[in-house]
Amino acid sequence: METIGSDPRSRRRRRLLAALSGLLAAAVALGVAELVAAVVSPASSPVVAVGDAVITLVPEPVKELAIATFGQHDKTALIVGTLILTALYAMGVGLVSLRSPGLGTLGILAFGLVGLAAAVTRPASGPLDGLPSLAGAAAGVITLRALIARLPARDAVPADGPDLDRRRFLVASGVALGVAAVAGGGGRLLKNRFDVSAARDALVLPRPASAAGALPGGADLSRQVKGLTPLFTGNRDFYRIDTALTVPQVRPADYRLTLTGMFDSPGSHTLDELMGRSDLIERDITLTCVSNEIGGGLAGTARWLGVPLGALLREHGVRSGSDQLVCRSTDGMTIGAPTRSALEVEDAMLAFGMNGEPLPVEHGFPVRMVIPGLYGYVSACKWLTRIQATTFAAFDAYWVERGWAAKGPIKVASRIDTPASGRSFTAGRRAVAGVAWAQTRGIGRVEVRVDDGDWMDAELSPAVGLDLWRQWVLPHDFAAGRHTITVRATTLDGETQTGDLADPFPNGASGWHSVVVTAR
Ligand SMILES: Nc1nc2c(c(=O)[nH]1)N[C@H]1C(S)=C(S)[C@@H](COP(=O)(O)O)O[C@H]1N2
Ligand SMILES: [Mo]
Repeated sequence: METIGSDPRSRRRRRLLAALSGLLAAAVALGVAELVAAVVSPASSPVVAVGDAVITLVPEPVKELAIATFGQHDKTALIVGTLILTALYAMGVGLVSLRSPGLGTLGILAFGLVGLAAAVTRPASGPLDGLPSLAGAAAGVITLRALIARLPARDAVPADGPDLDRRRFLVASGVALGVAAVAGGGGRLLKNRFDVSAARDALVLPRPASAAGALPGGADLSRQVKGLTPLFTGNRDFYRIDTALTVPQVRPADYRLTLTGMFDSPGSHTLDELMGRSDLIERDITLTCVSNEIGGGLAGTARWLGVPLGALLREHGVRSGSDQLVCRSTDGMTIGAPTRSALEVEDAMLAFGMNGEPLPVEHGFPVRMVIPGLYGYVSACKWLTRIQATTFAAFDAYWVERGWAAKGPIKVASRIDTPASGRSFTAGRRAVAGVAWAQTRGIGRVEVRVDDGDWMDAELSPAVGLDLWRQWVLPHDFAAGRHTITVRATTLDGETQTGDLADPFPNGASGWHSVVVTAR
């Protein structure tokens, strides 16, 4: 108990060291938890589990804000935020221990309990998933008690006391730091044994029975127009949206796709069986995210290789009463796709190849679904392991539970890539260019308007298939001054993109993209 009358400087120092003890105890707890998690399963790590729980629990508007603010760094932001909060809490626990070691112990145990609760309530959790949090909490308690017991005395005798005292604490905190680093680092190294990138590299993709249609000459206008999005998006540049803090690692040899529910003959398939089929297709398809803002970058095009989805479903005798396919991934995500689209949309597939490579691990290795014309949240399940034929009435998938629309057909969209908003350039002739998409329907026309002028028809890239976006370009003479450039697209079947503004939530953004630029 701190008493009145003790030297204020020594009191301040004890408080500082107590806060540091809390920090070190938390570091040891997290390090030990990482080490145990590396043995149990990567997602049982309390840091990951709590992060996952936050992703699951935060309201949609907050999540939208996070995606809008941090974009694809939203996960990094979440982890950094979690670590900052943890550090503050740990320092508080250290300070409390100064008054009451028992309360400090409780503080660490409570911290462990949060990790434990998060780890065992994950949708895909295993029986041992609480272990890392328990072991971490135990190590944290031991560390905290040991450090607090070694704090320099309150009113240390100036003669010889302080140095000895200080050394004892210093040695103890050095040991704690060492344990945290070795355990945490060891955990990291051990985790690599779950890594499937070597198995992925070893896979040889089969040839499709039906190859993607040949592209006409000059199909990719980005060769001529600087700043225009390329026709195909490289795997490394492809946008990534998912709730997985640790990317699921599915070993090809262990992979099974199970079809259950309303099928006449349910069953399962290994990866070899899927890749060995004689009806494989290769198709060029643009994928888009419902969270994409007007003019946003959550869209990409790839050449996909896989099993025709309709054929597979028919082989298993999907029943006519099923209107929803609930797709499950290894991390417990559920994505509900309309059975009808899966059966009838040409080119819907279970993809294992992307741009000539096995699916990248972040994009769903080894198998994901792709259905042209639907947003990813209702079609593009990654790390897909189970397809359950059911009805919309019987089951709400993950995003639908959170208020997103159960059906997610893609809205016609167009985007100005160049000039970028806020740019200034020399007055005179300059290309305005971008992309437009309306998967399964195709883009028939793109119009551009400068300020309040008339709509002008842009030149479209050569026709490349209805499931791809289409590039467009319009050279324009810009007078000096500030200008607003606006774009709108029309589908081949005659629907013009609406100018009515809608937010991404709950079924996709609408409205025309415009940029403000300055010609000098
Ligand atoms: N397992 C799983 N699959 C998922 C998601 C997810 O969070 N988990 N997100 C979906 C969403 S919202 C989109 S837009 C696409 C994005 O696919 P990509 O990351 O390969 O671009 O994946 C879909 N499939
Ligand atoms: Mo999405």
